[in-house]
Amino acid sequence: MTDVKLPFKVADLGLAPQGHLKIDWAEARMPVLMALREEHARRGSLKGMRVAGCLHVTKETAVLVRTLVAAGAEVAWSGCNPLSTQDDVAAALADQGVPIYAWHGMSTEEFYWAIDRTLDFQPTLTLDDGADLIFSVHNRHPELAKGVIGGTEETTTGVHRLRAMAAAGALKYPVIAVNDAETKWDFDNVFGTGQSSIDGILRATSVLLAGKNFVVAGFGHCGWGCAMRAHGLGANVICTEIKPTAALKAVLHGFRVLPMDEAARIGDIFITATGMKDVIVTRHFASMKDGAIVCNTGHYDCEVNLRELAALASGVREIRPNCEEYTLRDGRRIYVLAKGRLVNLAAAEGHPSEVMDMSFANQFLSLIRLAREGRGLAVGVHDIPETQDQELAGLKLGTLGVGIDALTPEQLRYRDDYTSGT
Ligand code: RBV
Repeated sequence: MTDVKLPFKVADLGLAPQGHLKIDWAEARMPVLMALREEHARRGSLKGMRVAGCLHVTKETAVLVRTLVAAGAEVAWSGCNPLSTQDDVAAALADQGVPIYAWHGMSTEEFYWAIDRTLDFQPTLTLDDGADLIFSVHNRHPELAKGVIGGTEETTTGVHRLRAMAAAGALKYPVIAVNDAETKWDFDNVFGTGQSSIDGILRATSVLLAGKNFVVAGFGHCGWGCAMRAHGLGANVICTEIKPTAALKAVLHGFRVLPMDEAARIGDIFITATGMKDVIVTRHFASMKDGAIVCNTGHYDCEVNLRELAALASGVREIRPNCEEYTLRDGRRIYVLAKGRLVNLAAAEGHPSEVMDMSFANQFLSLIRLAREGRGLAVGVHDIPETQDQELAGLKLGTLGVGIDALTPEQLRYRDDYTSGT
C-alpha cells in the first residue's frame, strides 16, 4: 500500500479508522481469499494490470481490493449502487491510497461520474457487479475497449445482460461470469442473500417475523435463501413465480405459492428477488393491507414500482432510517425499505464475510486468469472452470476443519465400468 494520496472522493476521510477496523474484522473471516493473497503477492500475479472495479463498497470488497493491490495491480474503484457504500470503508480505502469514488446516497449523475473517474485510469481489466462499468465502456467510452483485456461480472442480472450482449455480437472483450461459479451462486446467492436480506429488514423495521405472512417474489437462489430464513424465524412464507419448475420447487419445500395479485392482499412483508421490473405495481399496492412492508433484494431498484406508489400517496415521511411511510389517499400506510434498492446492502452490511470469501476468491482468480490468458480468450461470456470450484470449496472446508472422503482407485474403476450391471 502506498502512503501517497491519489485523487479520490468519499464522504468523510475522518471515518477511515473505523473503516480499517471493519476491514480487519472481515479479513479474519475470509481465510480463502487471504491465503490466495499471500500466494499471489509472492508471485506478483497482477503486476502491470490496472483494474477498474465497480462493486458495492463494503468491508468484504475492501478485502478484495487490498488483495488485488497486494498481487501487484493498480486499482481504481466506484460503488455499484448509490445506497450500498459503507462510508467508513470507502474512507479507509482512500486512506490507503486507493483512488475510490463512492459515498452513500450518491445521485445517478454522481454514480456515472464516479465510474468515469475509474475509466480515466484506462483499465486493462474491469470488475463489475451489475455490468454498469462494462456498459459504460461499451456505450459511452468505446475507444477504451481495445485497451481492456477482459472483465468479470459478479451478479445474476449482470451476467444475464452480458450474455444477451454477447449473443447480439455487441460485446467487445471476454468476460468471466463469476456469478455462475457453483462456489458463488450456491452459497452467496442463497445463504448470503437469505441472511443479509432478513438482517436489512430487521434493522429497518425491528418487526417480529414470527406469524407474519412473508411474501417472496421469485424463487431463484436468492428468493429461496430469503424464504428459508423467514421460515426459520416463524413466518408463513408465500412465494410468487413465473417459472413452473421454480414454483414447483417452492411447493415441495413446503411454501405456499400464489399469484402476486392474491399474495398482495394477504402479505405483511414483501421482498422481491426476481431481477425483473414491475413485480409490485399499482394494482398490488391498491389491495395491500394497512401497514404492509415492501422491499427488494434484486440488483436494480425497478422491481417495486415506487413511481406508481407515489402516485397513489398523499404523503411520504421517513419514519426510521431506511423506512419510508407512504400514506395512501384512502388512509392505508405502506412502508418501503431502502427506497426499493437492495435492502441487504442499503439497510444492513451486505452478505456476511464468510460467503463473500468464496465469491471474491472467484473474482480474484478470474482476474488472474484474464491477466495471464485474456488476450487468447474468445470475446464472449466464459464460465469458471469446475476445477476452480472444487479447489475453492476444498480450501474453505479446510479452514472450517471439515474433512471429507476420497474415492479409492477401485471405486473410480467401478464408477466408470460400463461392462458390469446389477
Ligand atoms: N454482495 N456483495 C456483498 N458484502 O460485499 N454483499 C452482497 C458484500 C454482492 C453479491 O455477490 C450479489 O451478487 C451482488 O452483491 C448483488 O448486487
